[in-house]
Amino acid sequence: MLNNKISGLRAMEILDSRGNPTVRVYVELSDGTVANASVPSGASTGENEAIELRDGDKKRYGGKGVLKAVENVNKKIAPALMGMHAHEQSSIDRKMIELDGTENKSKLGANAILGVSMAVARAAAESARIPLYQYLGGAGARRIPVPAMNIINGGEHADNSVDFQEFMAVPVGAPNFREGLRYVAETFHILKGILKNRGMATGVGDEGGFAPNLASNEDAIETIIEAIEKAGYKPGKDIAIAIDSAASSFTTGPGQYDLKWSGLGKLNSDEMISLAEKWVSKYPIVSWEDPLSENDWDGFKKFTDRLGSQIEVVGDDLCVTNTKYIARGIKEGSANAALIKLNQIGSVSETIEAVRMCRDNNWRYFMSHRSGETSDTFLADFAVAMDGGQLKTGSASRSERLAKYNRLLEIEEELGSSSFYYWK
Ligand code: 2PG
Ligand code: MG
Repeated sequence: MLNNKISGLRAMEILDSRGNPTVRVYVELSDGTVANASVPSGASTGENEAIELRDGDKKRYGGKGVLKAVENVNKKIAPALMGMHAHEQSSIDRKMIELDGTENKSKLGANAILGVSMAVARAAAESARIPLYQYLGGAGARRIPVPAMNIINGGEHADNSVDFQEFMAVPVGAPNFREGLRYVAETFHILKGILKNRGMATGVGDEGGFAPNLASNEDAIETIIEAIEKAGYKPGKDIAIAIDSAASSFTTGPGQYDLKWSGLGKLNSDEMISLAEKWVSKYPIVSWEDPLSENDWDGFKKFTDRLGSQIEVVGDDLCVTNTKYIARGIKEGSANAALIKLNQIGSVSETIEAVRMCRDNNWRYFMSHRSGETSDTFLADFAVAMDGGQLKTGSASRSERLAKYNRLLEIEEELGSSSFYYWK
């Protein structure tokens, strides 16, 4: 038996990229290995996500402290896991889920459970002296994901005049990750020049993309296309576009949406779908996430019926990395891909189950960071391990975003000629 028993487990409160508290967990093993992991945090969260436990004490960080979650790791989870082998990932996760006893991890907190789950995985990999992506994905883990770089931020991630949350540049035609990253990073810099010339703000939003006050959502796409061309690339061939509307953040009622910034005003689901159809025929869009709100299952089905053969339709708030909602989406044909975020479900093994369900049902899966991040690079290894093929982790600015892209550069270099990269 491996000498990797959990001999120490503790958590602390640290700050994320927005300056809000989050949980970091340290694990110590019987062979002396020490590893840690830090938990991310979303802003445009889905209603059905696992619960991030916050203290609610208004005197500390406006109620956002995570000392209760920290205490749950130290006093409740640690004694239960002591002596377990670190490679028993699913038993460890199951034990924490049982200890919590709720459906959404609201008792111990998904932030407490996920922190332990990730730190344990990392410690097991380090103890076995194999890279995390190989520990989680096996010897076949060698596909580097296509980066979807979020170069214009709107919605709840920026205080600007753009309703849709994310406009991403996707280097679908690059020969490898390193070149793909270069294509979109260059586009990001050219985009800055274009905005500057127009006298627009070049400050960035939460995920490192620009957050200008554009005339409309459509203007965001057209400006990105201009940047792609000016950078010397062919829109659609070298670099395509992915959108995350995060439509739950501008829904005003069942099947009702308010695109207040775009001048389009109030639209119903059918009008939103017609708008998307128009854009997909006009622009090189390859992927569209949360085009409608998380409760608009009928709208999602119609959207997928009409556009699913042309583009990837991704459920984020709709599916919340939860096999219960992914199964519904598969059964009803509500989308053809799921966004995968570790902290939406709250443990490594449940996230792997969500990926497995997608794979078994011919759904694509799209790995994702959160808008509140840390410098932890777990996600990069996880994406390679899951053979996901695509990952969004922000723009070419803000170190918490670049840390993940840089880790992928490292993995690609380590794998050398055995690595591969493709969009389809
Ligand atoms: C999303 C995410 C990540 P947040 O909606 O896809 O980009 O945002 O973490 O705020 O939910
Ligand atoms: Mg989203």
